Amino acid sequence: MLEMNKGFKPGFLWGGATAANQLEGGYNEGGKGLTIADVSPGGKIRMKLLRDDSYPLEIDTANYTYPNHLGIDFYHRYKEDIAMLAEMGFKTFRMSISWARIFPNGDDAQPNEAGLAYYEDVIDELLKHNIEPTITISHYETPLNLVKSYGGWKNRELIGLFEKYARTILERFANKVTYWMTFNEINTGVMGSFFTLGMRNESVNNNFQALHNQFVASAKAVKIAREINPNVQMGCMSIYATMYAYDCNPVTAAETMEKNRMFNYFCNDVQVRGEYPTYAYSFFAKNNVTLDIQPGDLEVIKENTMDYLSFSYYMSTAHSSDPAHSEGVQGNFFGGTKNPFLKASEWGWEIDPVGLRIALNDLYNRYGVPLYISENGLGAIDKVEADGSINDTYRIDYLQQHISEMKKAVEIDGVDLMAYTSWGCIDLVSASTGEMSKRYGFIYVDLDDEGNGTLERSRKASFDWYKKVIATNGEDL
Ligand code: BGP
Repeated sequence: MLEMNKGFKPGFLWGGATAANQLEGGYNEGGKGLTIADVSPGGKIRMKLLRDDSYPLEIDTANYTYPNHLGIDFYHRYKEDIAMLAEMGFKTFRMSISWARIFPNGDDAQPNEAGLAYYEDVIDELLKHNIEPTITISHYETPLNLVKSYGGWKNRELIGLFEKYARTILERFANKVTYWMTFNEINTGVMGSFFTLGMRNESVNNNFQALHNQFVASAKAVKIAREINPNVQMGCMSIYATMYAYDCNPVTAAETMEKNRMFNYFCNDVQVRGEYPTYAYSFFAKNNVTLDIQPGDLEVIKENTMDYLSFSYYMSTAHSSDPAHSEGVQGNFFGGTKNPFLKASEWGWEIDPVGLRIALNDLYNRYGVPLYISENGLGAIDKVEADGSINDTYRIDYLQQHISEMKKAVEIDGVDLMAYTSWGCIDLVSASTGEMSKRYGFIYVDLDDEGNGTLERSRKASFDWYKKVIATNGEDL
């Protein structure tokens, strides 16, 4: 008999997501080398600066601050933090391993044992609390040396170096950790993101070459993981923004389709279906992209596709072909036409819970593999009241609305959803601004943009709310 899903499946992975460079701190401790995140200053001009290739990739404390050097000091406080996540009932914690804690220069002969031991302790601490780690192998943390001496991901040598790094951590942890993701938001590489590719202002050709190299590196990591432990679950990770045609002009719809497939589908197509989609050939022809594809590359991609697809979802975007509607909005990586039906966060990211249900349907219908929402949440400025409480009802509203739509996708539409990890479950440094004041957490960290504060942790109103959501497996929102 055909039966509809009744709520989220048993064992649904509720939790939160983080990245090493945004929360650990200890940027030069335990033998760690520098990564691209360590030379990215804080402040609203961060992204602009990093796009400018005259900005030196050096630490210049006379002129800039670097909030992620301290992060929220998770490096030293992880036990306390994990205990608080356990109190909320977390089933999974998405974290990343910083490549430069394992290979400080990215190309060292031997791994740094102190780095491996640190992650082993964190993983063991999570498991002690029955929290399954989900590990991102590369989250905007390419070792700086690989950018300076090798030119970033356009250089094929990074494939072998990544393979060695991935093998090292997988050999150590793949028997303890089931859930893995290879590259965070890999499709931001389509837009030439420095954080993803370790390259700035390069040609479209080089951006796609770098992505090709990451596809091969990712597939090799999947292969190694399965050889070590056939039970691992390997996922890709893309940023997804539901994309609407602004009007019903077929020309707008066709343009939206083109934009949608290069931004939202391309990387998933390669990593989940295992081959370059045919529409990419015409994109490459139009943009004079000729890839250096070596013998064996396409085979390794084909043979090592992903078990699940994960994506971040913060906002949707609209496209208009009419200059009269060209009023632009700039979201995280996607810009577009202002959508008159939606409100935006203080940073201009258009809030669209229904768009999440559409995203889940779209991706599940296209790929038919389990989906993992690896990031979602509201960046906001929180106010600490005189009595120390933080009443982040706006955050509860945002999450409640998104989880409700997610539930419809599961119950009504039959989407196979395995996990939901809300971004920045404990306040951490923002990726786009490099500041603390854009907060996402259920747990408040007393630290400001200038690095002042006690680093003390406290529970926001959303803490108890999320605890209840998890305890009822998403029934009580
Ligand atoms: C995603 C990144 C995260 C995270 C998040 C929120 O693009 O994967 O690292 O930071 O966005 O962005 P921000 O911190 O800029 O608000």
